[in-house]
Amino acid sequence: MRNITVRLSLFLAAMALAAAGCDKQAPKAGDGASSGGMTSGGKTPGAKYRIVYIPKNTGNPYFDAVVEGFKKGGDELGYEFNMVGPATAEATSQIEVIKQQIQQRVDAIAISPNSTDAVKPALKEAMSKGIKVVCIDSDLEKNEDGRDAGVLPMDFDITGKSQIELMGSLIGYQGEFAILSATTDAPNQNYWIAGMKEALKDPKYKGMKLVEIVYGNDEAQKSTTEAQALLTKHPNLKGILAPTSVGISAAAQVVETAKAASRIKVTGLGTPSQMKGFIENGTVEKFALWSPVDMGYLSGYLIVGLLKGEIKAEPGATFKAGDLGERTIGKLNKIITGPPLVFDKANVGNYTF
Ligand code: RAM
Repeated sequence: MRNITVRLSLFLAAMALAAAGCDKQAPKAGDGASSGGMTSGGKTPGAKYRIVYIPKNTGNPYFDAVVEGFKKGGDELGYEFNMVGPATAEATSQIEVIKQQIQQRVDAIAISPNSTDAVKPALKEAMSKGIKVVCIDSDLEKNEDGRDAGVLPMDFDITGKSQIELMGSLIGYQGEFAILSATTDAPNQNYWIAGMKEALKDPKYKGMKLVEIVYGNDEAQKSTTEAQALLTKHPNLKGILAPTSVGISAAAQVVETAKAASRIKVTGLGTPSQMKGFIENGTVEKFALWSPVDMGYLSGYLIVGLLKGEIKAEPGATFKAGDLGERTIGKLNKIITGPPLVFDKANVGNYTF
């Protein structure tokens, strides 16, 4: 009899625990599953939400910095966070990963998409199952109905122009330069390259000639091979503009090895931690980026707000992104993290990413 009572109370306790586990809106205060984050009104906001982040590919320190931001948000909001990504960044490589995450019944998928449309059917399937989908870093351009919102690092309409200005200022606005991009489908790089071509129509840049666009697929080896080929094919090359952190560090290494830094200027978008050495030894003078950490952190706040129904995914809605302050959801549900930054010898050592 005593055994039955003990078993019954164990069963009831297990049921109570299971029921508590289902209650994502109002987790118990001090719940062991939260990561010890901030509490408000005795509840840990967002505790137990399961957020997965799918980067373009694994092994890229830029996306590790996004993860760092997500984890910081998780410490404050108490969500469970996981990163799962494909090994390579081609257009379709994320589809299987998305499907697995739908099966895992995550609450939200954050993704840096490798294509504007290839991943859309899988993301729409996720949305139809109640999973929140937020694109970050790159977006489903012209296919925005395949996600709830898009978190961008900066206003993409000025990225291309500012990259051309950066390149121009380094080569005295004169001479041949080439672009070393990521993949041929990359939504963000393609958007920026379109902006670069547009900017080049400005008479200010009439002395600059874009001789070739090559693609290193955000793989160090392929980016290196492509950069080397540029040096061989274009003896008058004055600059390499790489709007990808993988491409710019590969190009810098190639130029350093070729002892060509005085005649070929490398710039673009890179992480300070990967570029510091090249800045300090004079191979690269300046380059740009933003904080990928902030982008992940802001995304965490947005996603939890969407899951709790406290943020409506619609233009004009505002929300507080932790210590980054207030953000407004813009046209097509795009949110800008900002600010864009330029790095040189004076400040490259000041950043952790
Ligand atoms: C690479 C990726 C990423 C891009 C950065 C600048 O890491 O292509 O999408 O935003 O570069």
